[in-house]
Amino acid sequence: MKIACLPGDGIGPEIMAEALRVLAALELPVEVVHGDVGGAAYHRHGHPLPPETLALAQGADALLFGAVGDPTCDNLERHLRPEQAILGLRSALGLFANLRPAKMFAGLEDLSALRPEVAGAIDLLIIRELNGDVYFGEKAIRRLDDGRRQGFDLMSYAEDEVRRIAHVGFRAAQGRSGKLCSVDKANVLETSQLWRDVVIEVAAEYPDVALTHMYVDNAAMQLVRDPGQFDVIVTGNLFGDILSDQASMCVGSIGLLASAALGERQMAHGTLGLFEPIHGSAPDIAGTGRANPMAMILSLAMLLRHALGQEDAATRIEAAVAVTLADGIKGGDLGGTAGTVAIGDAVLARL
Ligand code: GGG
Repeated sequence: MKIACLPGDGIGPEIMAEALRVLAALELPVEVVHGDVGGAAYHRHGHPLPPETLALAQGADALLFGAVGDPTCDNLERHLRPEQAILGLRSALGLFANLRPAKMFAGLEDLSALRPEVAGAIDLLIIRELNGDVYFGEKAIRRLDDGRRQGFDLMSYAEDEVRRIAHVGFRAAQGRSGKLCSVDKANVLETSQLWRDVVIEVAAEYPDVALTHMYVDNAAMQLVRDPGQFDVIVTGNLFGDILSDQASMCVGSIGLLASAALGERQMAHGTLGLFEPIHGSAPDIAGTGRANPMAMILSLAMLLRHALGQEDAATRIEAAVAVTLADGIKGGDLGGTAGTVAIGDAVLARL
């Protein structure tokens, strides 16, 4: 099996190095190939997703992705910005289903942004649609007749796009507690009305799943008030991005949340997917050795489970991370003092 490793920008290379040390320790029969993405690729090749990187990704069985985002690229035209690399990969590879689990690790309850009596209950899976919404609609800043500038991003979903992510949500709910909450803003947005209608249609095929609907503003509030009421959440690209960042602080830090972006090929054959921490490139701490590599290491675990079918190896990694945290070894994001390499060493020692 071939894993394409795309570290990207900022803390990406530092946290990727720790994930690769964990992968090497597992001694699995995998080949790792390396490519440039994001600002690093722009500076080297003139494009955030150069053709050679796309070809490398297309030829791999799974992609391990670090993070993109580089302040030196802030003034570039949008299509040259680092973030276009991850959007381009998701779109070109048809990776439409983003699984973002958020679970409280034992011993971190006091570090949650939630009240202690509800913090321990958080164990949910946010399924974020990745190929549609305002991310991919027509967008521009244009000049109105009276000379004012107006920015717009078209929010749109076609019914087949909603249907396929709804199926992912229902199937995930079947594999967990049988509860699915679909999050939208159907009281205001037509996109969301269609979303809700289609999710209800798909629900007829899953009589064993209890479906509820929630407006995104209420969902954000309920996630803080009573996270234990959620198990699987299915939602659109923008709402899923925001809610999963919020969920990360419910479990203590965005440095802990991994994700899997899957497409039809993965769903059908168990191959190809992109695995990345939900956080970005954190340029403010890049190069200081302070980044928490746990989300990256946990993304490797998701890769091993979802793309390579290596359930045992995935479980070993997740257990090693859990024990590292339970032993009090924490990065600065969790109020600890351990640096990137020290956390990598600690996880390796507990594999
Ligand atoms: N590892 C995640 C990452 O690099 N995120 C940067 C980013 O801009 N992502 C776009 C998005 O997921 O909304």
